[in-house]
Amino acid sequence: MTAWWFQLASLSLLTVSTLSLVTPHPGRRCTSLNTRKSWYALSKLEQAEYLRAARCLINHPPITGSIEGAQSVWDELHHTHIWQGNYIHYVGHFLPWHRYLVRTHELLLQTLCGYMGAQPYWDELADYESGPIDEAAIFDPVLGFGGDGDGGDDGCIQDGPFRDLTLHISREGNHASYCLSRAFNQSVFTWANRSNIEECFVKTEYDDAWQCYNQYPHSAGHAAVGGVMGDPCESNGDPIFYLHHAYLDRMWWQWQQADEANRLTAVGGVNVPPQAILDLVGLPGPSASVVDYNGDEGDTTTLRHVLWVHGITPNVTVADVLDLGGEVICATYE
Ligand SMILES: *[C@@H]1O[C@H](CO)[C@@H](O)[C@H](O)[C@H]1NC(C)=O
Ligand SMILES: *[C@@H]1O[C@H](CO)[C@@H](O)[C@H](O)[C@H]1NC(C)=O
Ligand SMILES: *[C@@H]1O[C@H](CO)[C@@H](O)[C@H](O)[C@H]1NC(C)=O
Ligand SMILES: [Cu+2]
Repeated sequence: MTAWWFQLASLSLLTVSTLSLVTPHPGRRCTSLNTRKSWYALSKLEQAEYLRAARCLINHPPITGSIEGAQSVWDELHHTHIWQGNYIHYVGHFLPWHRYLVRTHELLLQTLCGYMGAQPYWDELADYESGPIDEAAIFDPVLGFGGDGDGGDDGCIQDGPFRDLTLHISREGNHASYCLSRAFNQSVFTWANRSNIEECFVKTEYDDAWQCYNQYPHSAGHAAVGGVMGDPCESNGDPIFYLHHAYLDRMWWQWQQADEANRLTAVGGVNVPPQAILDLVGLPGPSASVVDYNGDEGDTTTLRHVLWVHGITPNVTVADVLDLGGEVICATYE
């Protein structure tokens, strides 16, 4: 872990907020927030710059040196989500862990690739309400993430800045080689509808809210894009993943803001996924090596729960990420 922080220290782009991430001070606010906007609120120049930086991460050498088979930082991020796929989903720390992964991705864009902006999000409701998914401008071949797969067995995307992306980490292992696939599905894009979001927003308990957001608002983007995005573990191989999860994170932030006095410390829910749910997606239970060190005393997600991204960024706790404007996440959404 320390190795790459030292490496980074030699880069002039290292920011003060990056350093303070190493030792979070619970309760302290971040002084220079990353203002995360909808992809559609970015200028063409900002969109092009984001896509450049995303490609840079894909081509950037690994930084942890501890993930077998990883050929890039992109593979390292991919590995941490795949490896913990049976642990960070269907649990109370689902929203906090993904909030930290999105932050990690944003930080890497900034520190390794000179990206000066914040992580944008994909406004799926706006796209759902304005037309079919295959007409959404976010999938533009030039100023977007490229379009649908080819409809064949592999379903490789045909255009856009990521058409030559080769993924190396899969559910089967770390020596894979496969393309970025998609299979747009309009019938499941309907899950992104407004009433599904409103239903979650009015939940009063965290344990009900996260499960609600997980079901339709979260599944919509994954299932409607399909291919790599449709796989619960491999989904973050598609660069659109981080805009989808920023969108979900924004919904959770809006829910938190509706009752900040209680919801900036609200967590709960199981901390290991029920095996019956894992069986549905063909996953074994999580390894004892993560479960035994999760920081919780029992089987419920607590503020002390450790969020781990394989040392790409330091371990933090759920308490460290509940306040979006705190030192660790350091963000706000428009
Ligand atoms: C879209 O997804 C639904 C639900 O998974 C599935 O039943 C349907 O066959 C899919 N449609 C297409 C065109 O793939
Ligand atoms: C929203 O999606 C849910 C889940 O598919 C569906 O039951 C509901 O009818 C939809 N609501 C609207 C207003 O389209
Ligand atoms: C980070 O958390 C993981 C998983 O809980 C644990 O295995 C690892 O030892 C922790 N790393 C440090 C530096 O504490
Ligand atoms: Cu995930």
